[in-house]
Amino acid sequence: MNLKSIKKLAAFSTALLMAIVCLSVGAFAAGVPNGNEAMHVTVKTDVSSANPGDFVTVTLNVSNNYNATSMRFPVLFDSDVFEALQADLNVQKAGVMLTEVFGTLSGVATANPAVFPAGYSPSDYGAVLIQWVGSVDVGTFSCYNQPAGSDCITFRLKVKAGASGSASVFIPPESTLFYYQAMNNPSDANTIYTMTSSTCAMTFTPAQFTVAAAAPGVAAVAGSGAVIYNTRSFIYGIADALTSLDAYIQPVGGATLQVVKSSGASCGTGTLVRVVYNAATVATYTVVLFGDLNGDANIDSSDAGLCVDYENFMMNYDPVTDAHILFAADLNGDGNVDSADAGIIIDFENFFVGINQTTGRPFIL
Ligand SMILES: [Ca+2]
Ligand SMILES: [Ca+2]
Repeated sequence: MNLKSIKKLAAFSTALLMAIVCLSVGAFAAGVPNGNEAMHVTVKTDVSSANPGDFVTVTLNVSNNYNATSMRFPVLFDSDVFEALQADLNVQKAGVMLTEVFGTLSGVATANPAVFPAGYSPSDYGAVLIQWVGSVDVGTFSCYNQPAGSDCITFRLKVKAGASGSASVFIPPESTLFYYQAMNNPSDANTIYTMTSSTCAMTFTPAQFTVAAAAPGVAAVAGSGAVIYNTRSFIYGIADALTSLDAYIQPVGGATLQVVKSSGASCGTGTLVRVVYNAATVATYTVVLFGDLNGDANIDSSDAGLCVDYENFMMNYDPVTDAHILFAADLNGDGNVDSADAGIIIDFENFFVGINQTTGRPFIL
């Protein structure tokens, strides 16, 4: 097929699509409004509180008293708390949408300015545009008419990492994007009619959400590579020769951190991090700098010497009280501390290998 015929086909397909849309958007607008049309949408979240990183399911409960052929709702949310990633939205039909009312549903995470009415800045709010169009089966339109209301559309939002405070998930009543098309008789396309914001009241109830407060503790600074290994109360993933851990770890949940350095001003293996809350120490972590056994925050031949001495029983590390040193020393991860680990340290000192402090393993430079 040459380019010209592809273009012709595309033009034909577009024309066909336009014809269908025109049909469902009122080419035969000969219906008569009842005069009392109204729609109400209640926005709900499955939980009123969740942690940063959690997903929250948003449900739209829609009640109306007319045969709606389509629905469109911009759903806004505070963007300092929530984010909508298209791959995570998981937009679903629910309730009567699955059993009685059929059609096509879509949800798009969007920053399109048209979705944000005056007063709602895209710098403050994120948005998902929800659209549903009823299908036609043997000449009968699948219209949405649920006077008692139905939980009919769901999608997911993610609580942003580091978020705190509260947020609303809501449909701005000022939006001009709502669909106002209806029909008297779903089996008669000649009874389609179109209303306006003044002839069909659209009202909305927002959802309120609060980010769960974190328990007092320690957290990695995002992007730092630090790892809080809670099972063994270790902290690793830091650089060598540090005199402060501030770029790697931070207190959360109202705690403060007390750092007891392993050697003078240096934060090497054996540095203690105490989590203090209400004047009490609620947890203590031990810092591990892989390759640093003596705690001076450098990785060099003196540490290699300790590996060899340990292998030759010239000194001992207690499996419990010195567990952090044995963990720091086992660079090849074979469960032993010996000359093989010493060799890696010497190679590091001589710039033949690097040590990935987030995994504890060497890599060729
Ligand atoms: Ca050292
Ligand atoms: Ca080893």
